Amino acid sequence: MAGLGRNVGTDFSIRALMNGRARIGGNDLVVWFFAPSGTGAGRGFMDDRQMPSTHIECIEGQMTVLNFENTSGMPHTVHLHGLDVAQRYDGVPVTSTTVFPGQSYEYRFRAPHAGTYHYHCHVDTVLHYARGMFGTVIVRPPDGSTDKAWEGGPEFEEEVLWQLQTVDSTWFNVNHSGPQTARFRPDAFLINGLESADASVDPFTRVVVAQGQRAYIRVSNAAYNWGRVWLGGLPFEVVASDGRPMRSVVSTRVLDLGPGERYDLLLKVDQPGSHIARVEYLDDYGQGILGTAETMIEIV
Ligand SMILES: [Cu+2]
Repeated sequence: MAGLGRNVGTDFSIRALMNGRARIGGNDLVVWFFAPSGTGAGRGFMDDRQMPSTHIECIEGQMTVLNFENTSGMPHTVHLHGLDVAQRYDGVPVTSTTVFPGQSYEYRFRAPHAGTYHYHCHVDTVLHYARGMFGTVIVRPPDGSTDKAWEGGPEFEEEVLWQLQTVDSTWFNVNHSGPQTARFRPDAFLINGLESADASVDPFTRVVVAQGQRAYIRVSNAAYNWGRVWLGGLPFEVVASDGRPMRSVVSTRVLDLGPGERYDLLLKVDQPGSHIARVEYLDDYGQGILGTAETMIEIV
């Protein structure tokens, strides 16, 4: 299941770290991120990289407790994007609780509907987010199962998460937003924190599914750019958007996502073969392609 399904639960402990490393676009970047507590030096997505941050998988209808420990040298919060949480757990500094260095805070929420959500730090958001303080929240159906999208929703045999991200490496040289972050000029284009060469062989990003079986691809656009997703020209169904089922399923071969949007895709192919999936990151006018990130879809 491409690493998913192992973080399902109701209690999570994460901490903030500001000493992560990622080599992207030929640059060594110092990343800020959320790591599961107790993972040594700290690992983010799939315990395998430090950007994006770790994902969590909670259960529809059950109270989720997210203990956040700020083990870094600057204030941070957790904002649960798309989840309807009480204001004190909203993570917006002016209306909620800021978690200062050395402090802990317990976020509590009851996830209303199975689906794909998002979380990020909400302190100096534009910069903290860009430096890696974001991750995915997957809400499982009430029975906690990992082979269906929601109760009564589509079932699948394979499941993959694609977190889209663009990087402006100059933003990793500053600790506060300001004149240097007035413009975002992406120079690297990622899926799950990896450029094409790495994403194409990454076991947590590649889609490997048997012919005639169904792959469920959760796409979360954490980029500061629009993303245009192709599954190698294969047709697919768009079944959910921002944590809710589509009013009617859309069949297509290409999908555009704005920043912050999540879509859940269902792919079923009857013929074996290899396909190159591609994300084209678009300029603000949705016309020019700024860069691409690719991975593989293997029908076996
Ligand atoms: Cu932060």
